[in-house]
Amino acid sequence: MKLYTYFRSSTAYRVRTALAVKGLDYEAHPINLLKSEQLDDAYKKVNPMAGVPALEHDGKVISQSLAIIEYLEDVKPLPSLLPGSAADKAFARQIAQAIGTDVHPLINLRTMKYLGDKLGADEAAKKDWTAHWVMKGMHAVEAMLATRGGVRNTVLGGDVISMADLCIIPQMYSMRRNGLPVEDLPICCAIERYCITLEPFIKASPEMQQDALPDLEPIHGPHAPLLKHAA
Ligand SMILES: N[C@@H](CCC(=O)N[C@@H](CS)C(=O)NCC(=O)O)C(=O)O
Repeated sequence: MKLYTYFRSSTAYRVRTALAVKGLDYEAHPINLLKSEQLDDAYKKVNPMAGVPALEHDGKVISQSLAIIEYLEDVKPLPSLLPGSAADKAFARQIAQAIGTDVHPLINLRTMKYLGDKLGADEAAKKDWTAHWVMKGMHAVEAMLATRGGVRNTVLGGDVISMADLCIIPQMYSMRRNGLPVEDLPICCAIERYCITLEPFIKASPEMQQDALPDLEPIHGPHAPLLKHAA
């Protein structure tokens, strides 16, 4: 398997975690988003949407992080990332899609570039835009999580890792990196606090990637400082 990835990409972080949970080896092929390598013609042949991640396996390319995770689930069903009852699976997909399809596209690099380059938004306006859509989305995610119980280790509870946790952890990473408030997301914080101690999440963390910047300030890596706002 070959994974086109970028260390800080939250969507690639989801897929790296899925591969690690399932114990699947892969060759990482970094695409530097800061150098706009996703826009190279050669890469657009791999993924015409010009984003990471993309997974090559058995002569086929799959893009869209959530589709890749479902593909890995079919290729190697255990340990399952969509465990439990029909309602549990639907809930895991619901949380994953709320983050992956409602929140992430609004703050994606290409969206932010368009806001700045074409619509003339300055840095303050872009910050405001990001905070607005992320907080609106994540407060909704927190409210959905609360319908199934209070503070806990994972979305489905206990030590059961699902596709939803794979989306929450990178989202929390991105919020912390962007200085967005996480204090009033107690369930998300508890899930983050638990998951980032687990081997697959450590292995998949931005800090552990071969393309990570050497002076990267640790947020989720094994040497990450105690998460200040997580208690
Ligand atoms: N919906 C896609 C989004 C993929 C995507 O756009 N990823 C971001 C990185 S998190 C990217 O490559 N952005 C490049 C750009 O916007 O130019 C997925 O879930 O895989």
